[in-house]
Amino acid sequence: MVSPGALQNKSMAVYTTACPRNCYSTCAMRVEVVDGRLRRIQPHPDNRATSEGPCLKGLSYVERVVSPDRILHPLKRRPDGTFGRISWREALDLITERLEAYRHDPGSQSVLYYAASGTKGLLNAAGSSFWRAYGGSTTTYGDLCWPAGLEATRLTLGANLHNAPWDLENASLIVLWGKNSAETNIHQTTFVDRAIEKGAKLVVIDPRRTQTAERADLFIQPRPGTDGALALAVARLLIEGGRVDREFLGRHVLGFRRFREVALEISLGESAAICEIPVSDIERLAEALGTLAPATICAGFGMQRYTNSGQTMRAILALLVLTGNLGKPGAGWQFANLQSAVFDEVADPIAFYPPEKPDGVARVSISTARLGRDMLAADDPPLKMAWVERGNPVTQNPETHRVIEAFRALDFRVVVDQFLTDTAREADLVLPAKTMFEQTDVIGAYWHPYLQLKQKMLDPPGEVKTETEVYQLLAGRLGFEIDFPGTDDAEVDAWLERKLARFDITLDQLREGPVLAPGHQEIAFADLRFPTPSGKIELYSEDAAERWDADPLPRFAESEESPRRATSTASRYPLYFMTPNTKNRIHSQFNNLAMIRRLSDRPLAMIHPRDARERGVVDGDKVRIFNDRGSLELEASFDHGLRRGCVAVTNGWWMTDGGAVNVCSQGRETDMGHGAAFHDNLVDFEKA
Ligand SMILES: Nc1nc2c(c(=O)[nH]1)N[C@H]1C(S)=C(S)[C@@H](COP(=O)(O)OP(=O)(O)OC[C@H]3O[C@@H](n4cnc5c(=O)[nH]c(N)nc54)[C@H](O)[C@@H]3O)O[C@H]1N2
Ligand SMILES: Nc1nc2c(c(=O)[nH]1)N[C@H]1C(S)=C(S)[C@@H](COP(=O)(O)OP(=O)(O)OC[C@H]3O[C@@H](n4cnc5c(=O)[nH]c(N)nc54)[C@H](O)[C@@H]3O)O[C@H]1N2
Ligand SMILES: [Mo]
Repeated sequence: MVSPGALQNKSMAVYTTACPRNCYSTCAMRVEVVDGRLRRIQPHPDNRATSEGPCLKGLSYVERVVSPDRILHPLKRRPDGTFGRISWREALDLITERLEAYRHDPGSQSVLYYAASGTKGLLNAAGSSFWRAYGGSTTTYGDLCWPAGLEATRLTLGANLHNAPWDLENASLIVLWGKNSAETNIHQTTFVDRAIEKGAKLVVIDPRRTQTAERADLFIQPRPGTDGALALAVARLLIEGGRVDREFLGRHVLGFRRFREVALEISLGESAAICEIPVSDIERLAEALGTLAPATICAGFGMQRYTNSGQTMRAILALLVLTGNLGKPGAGWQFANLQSAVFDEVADPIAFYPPEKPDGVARVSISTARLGRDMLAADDPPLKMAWVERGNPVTQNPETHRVIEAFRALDFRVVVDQFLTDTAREADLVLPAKTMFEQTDVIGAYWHPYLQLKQKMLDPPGEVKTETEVYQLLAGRLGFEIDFPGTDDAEVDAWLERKLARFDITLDQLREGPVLAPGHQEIAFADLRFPTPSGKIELYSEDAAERWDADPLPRFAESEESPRRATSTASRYPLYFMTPNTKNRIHSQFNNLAMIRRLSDRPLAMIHPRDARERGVVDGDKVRIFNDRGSLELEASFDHGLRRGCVAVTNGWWMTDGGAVNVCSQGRETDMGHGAAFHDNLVDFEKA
């Protein structure tokens, strides 16, 4: 605690708030502000999922808000490529002039509005509202993160819901399948530990021996992109061994008999050969799923970024369906829990589809996964301008070089960000963005079921303006109105109160702490009603065939860029390039802070010592990772826990750090959901 003496003549206040980063945990926290400065960040006990308190990233906000690298006023690119300060009036004049000109010729849709996942909140919708009122811009469809899994889940269960995070401690078997909770959802490990203390067994399935794998009873390291074949072989063993829940299948499941035929098509030996794992791994996984109940599978997001991922996710989910592990405590499929997404269009994965009839006037023609290529291909009208907010597409979207080429082909680029990211460096005009402490907003989560308030407790520094204010000012100049509050805090509060009113929730409640989402189900699907076309769980899905031209059954097929496919790329580049997330960053955020850099100051190429030896590389050597699309030069670090044939570099490093992994990836979509299949990405490396 702060000693009273230290506070003499100082103002101190404690606020409840929540971290709005794109992260499962979405932690509740209590923040002390002393004399207008963030002083201390502590846990908030009322969020049962995150009561242990925020991670290091959460604590590093004390640095982030006052970082000397923060952009505090509008910046304009000079002819020599450097940036110079300009006034808001100049910046807004310039934008207004451009927007008026483009609206007239070649039309409003020559402006691309690109927004990504930098921060959550209801007020983010101000952007879409502004661009609609402008006359309609071009926007993107699909998403970088999770659509293949969302869609696989929707096709099978009808909705993306799961049991409350704390219910995991009731499981007797937990399978962390392609999920690295120890780094990406650290609060989940508390519940995993409690389950283990009560006797649960833990299985981890990942080509990399992650921190999460360290505590597993069974650890399986399949070849990337082959989990579908593994799941089907496990299904076969469960079916042949009579270890399926016949009553559950009879009552609640559509297509078991047809699914059974698909599972019986693949032999144990074939599956082991496809996944490059011992047969005994498959047997042990089937034994665990066949004998331990209740069982929960927590499926990660990394695994659903291959071209075959929708089908992979359906095959894995089928294992819970066969064993009747749904709708009960300790059981179920934890992929995304959208119970708190009561305001959010994300609640419905359909929102990711390119609408047949675009919403009002927006033209949704650009796939997020193929951003660079699709931008370059747009010709009716061609793109003239881009507005980027909450995103860093240069490092985070596939095919960095194409993305840069597409941005450079435009006449005018505006980027709104807190820092001069690789994307901001491509802009003509950079507008400073607020942080989570500088505007109040309501946020949901995709793992726990709480609605939370992210509270304003600091005035924006320098000349920083909130996005809503910038849009208000521009709308005023362009002569239209948008229904969003501008600068005034009371207006923001009133706007949020109105939104919350329909759920009988008040801002005052949220100021105290997290509130369970209206209609929250602690145990998802407890009534065993599934909002699919048939009302049952669908192992056989007509919808999959109609919407995605996919097999209605989740048969396994090699992913597009597999070394086992006889394509030219595959034969030239034998190694899988894995680009996972890492503990102390959220994608491209946080790594510019001294607190975080102390723990990792340079990108490393994790390689298997035997792959290294074949290439004459020793630990610490500089290596060049490359394919036809690009290359990176990094320091090699031996990793005995990595599968042979894989190279891993965490994603989110900036180009200025030399580690932007998407220089090697290809912009292509997943088999369903319009996700980005980054991980279909073969490379090789050599000593640099
Ligand atoms: N600290 C931190 N937390 C985060 C984030 C972050 O950047 N940093 N990002 C947040 C976001 S936006 C997301 S989407 C989530 C992602 O959370 P996770 O899904 O847990 O994270 P990833 O690192 O994308 O992938 C998890 C694991 O999948 C493995 N994997 C890759 N391919 C395959 C495969 O074919 N089969 C199997 N079985 N495993 C495979 C990778 O080796 C990796 O260890 O994390 C969220 N939480
Ligand atoms: N190769 C490879 N690429 C990947 C992944 C991978 O596993 N491998 N993971 C993918 C995944 S899962 C995701 S979710 C995406 C993430 O992709 P993005 O959403 O583009 O990534 P972030 O790095 O989180 O960057 C968002 C930017 O938002 C800014 N920002 C934060 N708050 C605000 C705000 O309030 N206002 C404004 N205007 N800006 C703000 C941050 O400073 C940051 O520069 O990356 C994807 N890219
Ligand atoms: Mo993500």
